[in-house]
Amino acid sequence: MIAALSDPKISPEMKAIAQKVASGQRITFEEGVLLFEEGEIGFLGSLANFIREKKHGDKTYFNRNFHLEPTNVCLYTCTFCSYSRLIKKREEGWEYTLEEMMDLIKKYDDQPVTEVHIVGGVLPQYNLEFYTNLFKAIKMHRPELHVKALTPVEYHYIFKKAKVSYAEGMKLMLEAGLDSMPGGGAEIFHPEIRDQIAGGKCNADQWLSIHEEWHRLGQRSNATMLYGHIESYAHRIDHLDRLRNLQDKTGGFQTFIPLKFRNKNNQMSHISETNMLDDLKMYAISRIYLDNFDHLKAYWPMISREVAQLSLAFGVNDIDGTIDDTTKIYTMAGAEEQSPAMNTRELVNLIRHVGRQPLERDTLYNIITDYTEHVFEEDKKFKGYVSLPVINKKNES
Ligand code: V47
Ligand code: SF4
Repeated sequence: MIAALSDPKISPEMKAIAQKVASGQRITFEEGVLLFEEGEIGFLGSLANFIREKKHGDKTYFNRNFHLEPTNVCLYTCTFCSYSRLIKKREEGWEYTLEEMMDLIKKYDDQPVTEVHIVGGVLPQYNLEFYTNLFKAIKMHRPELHVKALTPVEYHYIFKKAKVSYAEGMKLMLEAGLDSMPGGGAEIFHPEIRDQIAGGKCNADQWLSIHEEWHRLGQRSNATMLYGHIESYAHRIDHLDRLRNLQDKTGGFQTFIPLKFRNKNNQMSHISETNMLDDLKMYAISRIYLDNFDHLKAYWPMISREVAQLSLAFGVNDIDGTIDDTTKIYTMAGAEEQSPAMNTRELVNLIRHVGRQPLERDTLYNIITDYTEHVFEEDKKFKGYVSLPVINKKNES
């Protein structure tokens, strides 16, 4: 039940949207823009939470992963990027060899991680051969480690250089051991904005086509949007709309991850960052608009642990993982955490403290451990505080 439907303060336009959400109907582009322009935060939260609980109840997922970046030197010059070094200043950056990448991967041999997330700058030596060899080497070394790697930004460049089509290229990646594709490189699809902030790298159609080819192979991927800089609300909805259309066609996206623009150490440092309310609105409207996406993820290092907790009442059902950001890609952009890592106990308690159910998942959302009843040894002395049980809403009424 959505309380707003009987609230006399809610306008007829907003009530019509609430009615659609209540009956599982899709909202239009114009309604999406209206939600950004006029949607009050409590109203948006109630709609998004209704959808979240209908899809997942209190289930809240996290995973255990680590991030690796082969290089921070890049041919492109995206204005929001805090981490890349231009080729002419390449001595300031790093360029790992395949052996060095494998040494980094082997450091996690005794840790219960299930996924390695690999992304980095675009450079000629990181070509088709390099990445197919890297994926094969990872699979030889640790076959069960899920390889979530590279975005259409890298794939478009690599395939063009190797003179293979997107379809052939993605098949080669699959054969080499790629398990899934992360959501990066999407930024803002609309050319009015994309050309200003990410000109030169793959455009919206190319980004979407590469995901489409990957989905055609029966494989899954994620999608992101970099919001809160020079884009308008209509640009945000345009982005969500293109994703919703492709998802109707393939069903291959698992998760949408809104990424809040951070303004440290980049060419857009003069632009103010969005505040917490804008961020919660962004999550809520994403949840409402993307009716065909199963999951909505908050990338906690970018928004702080507290906002990640709040986001769980605004449509979010996944807070990424115990990220070990070895090479500091996000801390360089001004993320909330200087060394973004949380252990399992911290993640579980963060979720539990806002009355949700903590579940460790693998990349494809298979449940690895249900922590609902679990009490960590360290928390036994804080009985009734740190290990608050999940509030069972059904028993309350
Ligand atoms: O595409 C770069 C973003 C993305 C900044 O799929 C910035 O599970 C904010 O895609 N402020 C890469 N964001 C990260 C990414 C991702 C992260 C976590 C999980 C998953 C997943 C994917 O990071 C880039 C860009 O949009 N980014 N600079 C910045 N200054
Ligand atoms: Fe290169 Fe990616 Fe940074 Fe753009 S965002 S400059 S493509 S590393």
